[in-house]
Amino acid sequence: MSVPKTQMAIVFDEDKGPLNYREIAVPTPKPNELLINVKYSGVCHTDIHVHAADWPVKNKLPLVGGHEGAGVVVGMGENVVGWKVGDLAGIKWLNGSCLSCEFCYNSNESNCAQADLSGCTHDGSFQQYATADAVQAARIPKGTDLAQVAPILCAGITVYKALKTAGLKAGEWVAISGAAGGLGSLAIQYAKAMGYRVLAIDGGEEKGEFCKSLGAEYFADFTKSKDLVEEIKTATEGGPHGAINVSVSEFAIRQSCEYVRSCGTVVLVGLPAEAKVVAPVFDAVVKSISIKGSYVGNRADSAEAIDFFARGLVKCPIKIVGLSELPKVFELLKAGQVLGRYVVDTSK
Ligand code: 8ID
Ligand code: ZN
Repeated sequence: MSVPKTQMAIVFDEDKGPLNYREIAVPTPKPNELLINVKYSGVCHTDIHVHAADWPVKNKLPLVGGHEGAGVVVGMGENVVGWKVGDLAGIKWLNGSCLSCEFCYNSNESNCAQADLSGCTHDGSFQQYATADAVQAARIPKGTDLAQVAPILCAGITVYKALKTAGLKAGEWVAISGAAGGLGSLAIQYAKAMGYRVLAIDGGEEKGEFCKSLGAEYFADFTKSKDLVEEIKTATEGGPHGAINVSVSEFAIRQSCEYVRSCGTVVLVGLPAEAKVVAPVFDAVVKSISIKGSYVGNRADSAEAIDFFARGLVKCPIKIVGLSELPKVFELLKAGQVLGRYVVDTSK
């Protein structure tokens, strides 16, 4: 396969700086890396946080963002085994980890202190050719629609893992807060496929209709509800057994600690800048609630999440635009105007 020397990418030179669509060199894979011709990349709210430098993580600069890349292997370093040119591969947030610390040993690679992050500490998927550690790159089944699968590589894996973290039984209620967004729209579907009853929370009629069309049994509108906590407790006859927070709202997280059912689990996924979890200690003790963080997923979670997609149990509600239009997508995400996920086509 012939690989060009240069390619188009969206690059920013400094945190919060302009997102420039420009020609850059095609990277050379290290001995452990694949070179992937990225065809499509999802645009995650994390890309907004990275660009805004919202978190205590230092970005590589200049940086090519993006971490939901789906493409074709076109080359690899000399130590790579088990991959061949032509295989379909996915670029995930967790690009690589040390593989020798306590966390990597126990399959918690995302918690590795040396974790290398696509679109943050490692140039990501908003370019036509990207490198990815061959150990962590996702295996995508032959024949898969690469635009459709792209959002699974972060949003899908993350919400699937978060649902596992909630430890629910089939037939129990799960609240998804931020349900109409990229992660939320997939969380509704994974939850249904895993046998749970879904209460979706987001704002506005259009988002409500959208959540119901994806399988939510009840929609609670945070922009209209007079008492959201009471509404949710009533709709679920005592509160949901689990709450998955994928909104970018500190207040929504606080409410989830209040409406969750006794002995239930609040899962933290969304990462609003500088947010704190505030829960009444009396309730947390007497209701015996658990509050857990959940961060992307390991290789097994990734393979399982892709398998749900490949079996047709989960569909990605996507809109496709050219890579050059990425700045517009950033604006829509910041304004909360995205239903589901935008995916960029790197050829345009
Ligand atoms: O591994 C992780 N923990 C992980 C992985 C991937 C993404 C965490 N994230 C984080 C992102 O960094 C971001 O903070 O999850 C968050 C959501 O990402 P997203 O789904 O890509 O964002 P989105 O598409 O903008 O959706 C957010 C939704 O939240 C709703 C919005 O209307 C939107 O639909 N929302 C907001 I903002 N405030 C809300 C509220 N108070 C709310 N929904 C309910 N109640
Ligand atoms: Zn993401």
